Amino acid sequence: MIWNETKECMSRDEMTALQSARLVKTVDYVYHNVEFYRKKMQREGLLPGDIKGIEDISKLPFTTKDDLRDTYPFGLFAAPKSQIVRIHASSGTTGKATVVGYTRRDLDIWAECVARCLTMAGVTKDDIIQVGYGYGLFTGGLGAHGGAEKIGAMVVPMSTGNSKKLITMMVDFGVTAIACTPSYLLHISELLEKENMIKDLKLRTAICGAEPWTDKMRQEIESRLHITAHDIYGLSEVMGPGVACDCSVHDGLHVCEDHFYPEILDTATLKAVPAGETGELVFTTITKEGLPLIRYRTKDITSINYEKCECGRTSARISKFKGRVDDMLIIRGVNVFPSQVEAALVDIKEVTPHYMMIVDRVNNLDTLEIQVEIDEKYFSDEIKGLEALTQKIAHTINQAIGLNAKIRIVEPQSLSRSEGKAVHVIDKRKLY
Ligand code: DLL
Repeated sequence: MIWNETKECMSRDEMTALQSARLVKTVDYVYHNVEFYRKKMQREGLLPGDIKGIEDISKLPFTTKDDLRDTYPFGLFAAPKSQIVRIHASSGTTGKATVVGYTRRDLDIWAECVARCLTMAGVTKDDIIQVGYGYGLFTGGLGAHGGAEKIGAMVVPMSTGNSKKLITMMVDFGVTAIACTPSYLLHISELLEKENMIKDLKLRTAICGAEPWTDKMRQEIESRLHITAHDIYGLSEVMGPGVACDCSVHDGLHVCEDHFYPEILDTATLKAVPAGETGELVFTTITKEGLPLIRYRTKDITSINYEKCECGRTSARISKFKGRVDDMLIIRGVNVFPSQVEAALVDIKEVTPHYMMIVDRVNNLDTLEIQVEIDEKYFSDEIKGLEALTQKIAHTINQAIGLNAKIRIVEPQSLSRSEGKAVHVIDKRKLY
């Protein structure tokens, strides 16, 4: 069954006409309701009337995560606060979080988009779906939840953190679908194997995302659990999970392009690349009320395909992600920027801002070690209070990035210096 055949199977001309009409409306809306966009457009000598359709999109200015940070918390909201019914947030590049707001209609559209994605994974109202994404400020839990309820499936809102309980309920309730990060699902599958519980499962399908994963990892999940696994993509700024998802053909992720207009741009020139070529994914939201975004630079690298899919859907497909333009890491599902670590270390007088983050995956769980150089002034062969200092750094880092890291204090000048751009990360996982 196709959840919303009218929108997912439109002809390209019909889709372009719909996108054009929605873009024109959105540009008018942001011009009149968001000072940031009005000023930016005025600076470019642009009036809303200059945007007559999708063909004019390249005239519009870009939006970045920094713009959201600079207008923290609600500066880019277009709807009055009285119409915002939900807030979510994700990591900013330093300090402050990126805050996103939804009107009632935004939440309805979000649920609709997630419902389409779950339908691509074969979920129906007869399924029992366990949501193992975090609930709270992260968009994963409540986002997947809303879409599953829209379909009418029975939702088990597990969130993260209690794997034993999750597998017990999975068997006891006869769970048939699960939504969680792919690395967590692999971890769960190991637990199930250890407990000899695979044979008791009713699980059929998984909807995994929030972090990059390879086709090889998908195949491993599928064969260990005897299910099909689907890749769901999204980002909080644009909406949350449900911006795109792959169907049973697994040949790219179908974009909900009647709500999010995708562009693929050359990372150096920021000009559109031809279909099929790799570049940065940029989205313009064309139906959002709370936080509409014009040409939002996702920093995710992919390519786009407009050909009709074997599944029958005509919506554009983006390929599995090939990396990021910036240095954002996703560790245990949490977005982390090295600049957040640096900003936290600056406040600790005993250490220098020379550090190295070593990310690995052990037993399908991400690990993070941070090596920090101690300041010369505090260095002696026998550093007094080393344990207390290690704990202090661990606590400060945890407050800054929301993750526990193993801290290793190293001698002054022992971390390699680079002549060009400093290298602060060694990522041993092979995610792209
Ligand atoms: O991760 C939303 C989400 C929740 C998506 C649950 C899917 C499932 P953020 O925390 O804002 O939002 O992180 C967004 O995560 O720009 C990508 O770099 C990465 N990402 C998300 N999904 C995928 C995926 C949620 N399927 C950032 N493959 C994005 C690769 C992904 N990367």
